[in-house]
Amino acid sequence: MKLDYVTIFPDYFAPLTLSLVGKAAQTGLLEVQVHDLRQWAHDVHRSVDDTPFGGGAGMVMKPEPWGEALDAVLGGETPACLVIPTPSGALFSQRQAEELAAYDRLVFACGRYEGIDARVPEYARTLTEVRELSLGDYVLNGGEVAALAMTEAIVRLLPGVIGNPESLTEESHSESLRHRLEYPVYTKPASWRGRDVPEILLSGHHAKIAEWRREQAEALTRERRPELLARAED
Ligand code: JDE
Repeated sequence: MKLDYVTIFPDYFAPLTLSLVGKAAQTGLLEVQVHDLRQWAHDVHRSVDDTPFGGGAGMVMKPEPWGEALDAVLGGETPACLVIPTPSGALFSQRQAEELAAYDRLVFACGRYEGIDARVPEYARTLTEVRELSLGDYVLNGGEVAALAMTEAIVRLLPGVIGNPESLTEESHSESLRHRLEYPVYTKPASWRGRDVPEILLSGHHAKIAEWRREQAEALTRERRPELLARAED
């Protein structure tokens, strides 16, 4: 998979050289390219922002540098998906991660200030598929951290990135535990600071353990994310 990031803060993407994503890039499973948006800003100050039409606080990213950036980066024949992290996007979810993991090429457009001129995603849709996606109901200073989080969620689903693919199938939000949070997990020692691992997990009764885990997942979900149970039928 080829991953491109367009940003005014290329240094934000240093973590892509670490851990599983970094290893996948080293082994050639991933090709990562980070682009400084300012290379497509041609005035003396290399400005990428301007005041909003209609008034209001803050600045808006100008369309011209983004237009040139997208022409340059999306050029090529591999079908890509352009991802624009934004608090006004649709919610990014495990389902979104699974869908995006199927692409050979993803381009992340990381906005700053109050956002990107609305004509940019409109224009981008004439070039490629575009997904405006939000990590959740909060505002970040820029799309970079959101792009990193989405990248990690997507890349760990690629064959060969995770050592044990079975660990992918049993976690929160995966198909087998769909709409449930993950059950609590324990490791050795069986007793730690006066706290014992639930006896059932030491019993070797696989069916009973599976049942206990389902119950735990259900109780935890009811307590923390009741809205997930409401849509458990679909
Ligand atoms: C992504 N969840 C949150 C922020 C923004 C006021 C201030 C800032 C592309 O347009 C953007 C992008 C971002 C950065 O991303 C996030 C985010 N997932 O905050 C703004 C809008 N209004 C605009």
